[in-house]
Amino acid sequence: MTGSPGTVLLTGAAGRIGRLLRTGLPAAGWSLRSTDIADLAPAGPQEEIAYADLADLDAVVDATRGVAAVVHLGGLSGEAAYEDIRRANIDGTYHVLEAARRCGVRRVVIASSNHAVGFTPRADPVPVDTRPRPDTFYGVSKVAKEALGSLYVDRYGLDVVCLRIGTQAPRPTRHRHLASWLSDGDAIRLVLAALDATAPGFAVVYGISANSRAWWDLGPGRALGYHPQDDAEAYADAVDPPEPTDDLVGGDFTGPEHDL
Ligand code: 15L
Repeated sequence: MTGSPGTVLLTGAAGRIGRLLRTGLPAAGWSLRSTDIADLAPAGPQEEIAYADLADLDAVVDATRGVAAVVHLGGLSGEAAYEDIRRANIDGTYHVLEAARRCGVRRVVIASSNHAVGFTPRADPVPVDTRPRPDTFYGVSKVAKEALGSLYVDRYGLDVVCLRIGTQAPRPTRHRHLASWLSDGDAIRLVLAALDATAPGFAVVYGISANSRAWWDLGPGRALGYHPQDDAEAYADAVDPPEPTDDLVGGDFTGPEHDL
């Protein structure tokens, strides 16, 4: 447990989930130090803005001083050139964890992704300890982020919760989303659970809503205190038809458009 709510360093605060948390975390009592390389003004209630490039370890250490926990969403959110992915996602996560260690911050919540296991065939359900099967360099970076988290737990005693997020969107639009959707409200509930869980050590949980057609095991998330309230099934009549890539967890990230 991180104790009574204090200040959370939020990286990637300008992104979709970042914007949700900029209201959701203060509403739950947390203060925020929000960072990004994109514009974040104006600051909201209980929020301080501190621009920091995740590629700059010293800047990340400065931004981390005095916080109670880190929620690390920053980096690239889709496939890109290998060097760009490495710099933004792998080096950036190393800097966040190393800054947490140097500043004595015990709790780090990391945005991983279903694409860490994207080439896994659909199953009911895919467990969290299935072998890494990244579908892209982006997926490889998510595997690396989880591995870095595991290292900092075992070597330095941090608590690191990795969220393998599915499809975070206001509503499902594609057939795959009936399994992969994470609603706005559940995204906030998921991060709050990861911040509040008592002594999780190293944990990986799937970040999806309580979807009737889920392919991923929500058990470890529920055990951590994540109790999703939404279900993509409510939109089942309104989504696009199934696609051939729906047979694999990563959907169209597994397709040939990502071949080199
Ligand atoms: C992700 O990790 C991406 O950031 C997002 O753009 C979606 O592609 C999502 O996964 C998904 O699998 O739907």
